[in-house]
Amino acid sequence: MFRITCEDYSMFKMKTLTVAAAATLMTVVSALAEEIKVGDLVLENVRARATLPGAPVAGGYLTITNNGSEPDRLTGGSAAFAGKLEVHEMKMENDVMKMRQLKDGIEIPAGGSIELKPGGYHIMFMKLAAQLKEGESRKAVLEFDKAGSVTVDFDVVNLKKMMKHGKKMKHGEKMKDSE
Ligand SMILES: [Cu+2]
Repeated sequence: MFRITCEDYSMFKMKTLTVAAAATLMTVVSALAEEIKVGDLVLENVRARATLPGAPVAGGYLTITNNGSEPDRLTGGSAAFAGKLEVHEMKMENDVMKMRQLKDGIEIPAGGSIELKPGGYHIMFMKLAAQLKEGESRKAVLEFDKAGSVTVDFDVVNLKKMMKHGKKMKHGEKMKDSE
């Protein structure tokens, strides 16, 4: 029978944390745009997925770091180019990728960081009024419990190209233009 002792578990947890820390570091290095500071929060790598003409929804992604001593919460927001903005989660359930709205939003722990990214937490722009074209920038308002309303520019990107861009960054090229 498989059993995990307390000691094993804390070891496992430590390893997991190290991996998570490394992943966070990577994200910071590959940030595409400048960071936005609002209260104790830092928003980075704010981007939206380019859509095909007539597509009803688009995903929005960013990294949120909370430098404060209390947790904050991303609860939703609004955008002129979309009829609705929701906070969503994508998750594997019985081998099927499922998406659901997080009605209570996403907590950003004190001193912690969360990443909204394809396949995980994301912002869902719904009832799109117009196509999101690569290279454009679209304004949206994000609502936080503590930090309040923040207007943010979402860079519209082709996600496949972005992944390639990310790989390049790992080799240390063009690191300066992320500042
Ligand atoms: Cu969604």
